[in-house]
Amino acid sequence: MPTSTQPLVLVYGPYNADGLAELGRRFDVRHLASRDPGELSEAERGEVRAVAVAGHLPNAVMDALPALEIVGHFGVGYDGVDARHAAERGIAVTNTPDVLTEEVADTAVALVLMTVRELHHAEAHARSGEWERKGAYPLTRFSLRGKTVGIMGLGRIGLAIARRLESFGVAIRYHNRSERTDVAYPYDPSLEALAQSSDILLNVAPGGASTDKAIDAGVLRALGPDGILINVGRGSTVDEPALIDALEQGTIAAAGLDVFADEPRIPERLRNLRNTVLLPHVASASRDTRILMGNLVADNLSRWFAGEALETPVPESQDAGLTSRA
Ligand code: A2R
Repeated sequence: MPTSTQPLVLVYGPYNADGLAELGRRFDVRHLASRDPGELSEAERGEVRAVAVAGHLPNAVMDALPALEIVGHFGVGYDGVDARHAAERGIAVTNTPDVLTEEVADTAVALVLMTVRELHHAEAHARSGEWERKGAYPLTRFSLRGKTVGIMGLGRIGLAIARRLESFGVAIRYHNRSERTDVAYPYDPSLEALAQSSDILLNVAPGGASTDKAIDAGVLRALGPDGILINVGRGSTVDEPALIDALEQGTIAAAGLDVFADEPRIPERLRNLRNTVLLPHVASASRDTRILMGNLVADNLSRWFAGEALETPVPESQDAGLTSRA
């Protein structure tokens, strides 16, 4: 039962169960699983001082909460929250960087190996009894040996992936908007140049306007008929219809995807393609990591209401000076 002593936190939409329990230990919580603000009474709307969300928070919902001070986003990629709009209203936004970096990097490497060595098909071959009935699984067309991996978005996660892949003996290159001065990996000044010089193009850049459909038909042509695309960033960064065409026509060889343009919907043409590995956005989805993410959301809210400095305000909030309530 809510008490009047704790700030009211609105949990908007589906939310991790451990994270929800943690918020409930610290705050009054109203969980709007339906995402329908019409379910809130006028009085409740006026009392909400924080929102916790995993995914998209419409500006209209933010605007319908007059006492809203802070949005805690569960996840590092916060393209579902308009942090600039929030800043204009004096609302701080936090995300959950770092605590998921290693988990996402592990999954990314697994996805690379699965896609290159067809391990999903090989597993099905063993499980179905085809090995016994029909013989050995065919040799794979590709191997990691001698390959170059091009990373689009060499930030926290990109670097953790690069460090892991180094131990596999592959060459690493990257493209960011700006060249890093603290790494020795070769920099490509454009995404197309990166695709051109890579065998495997791995996207782990944030979503949002600056990367929207950046991996388009031209980039896929540059990657080439022996090229492989891996995406653990955002589905919005890929022109999905162009990718499906490229996979069907052999413009590129294969793709390993953890993220999609319109999750949880995956186009049937994409699901029917054998040269793809499709994961349901699970890169950070272990219970241990999700608990850390949920705790970080709650810690940020606790700090805010205690007048302390936020642990992980997003850059837009930092730029607006929204780093503590005081
Ligand atoms: O562009 P820079 O120099 O700010 O480098 C960032 C790069 N990046 C981009 N690269 C090319 N074109 C863009 N439009 C663009 N926007 C950003 O992506 C930086 O090196 C990297 C992002 O790194 P972090 O901010 O450290 O994020 P983290 O924790 O690695 O997560 C990346 C993304 C999330 O946003 C989720 O979408 C996904 O991984 O899970």
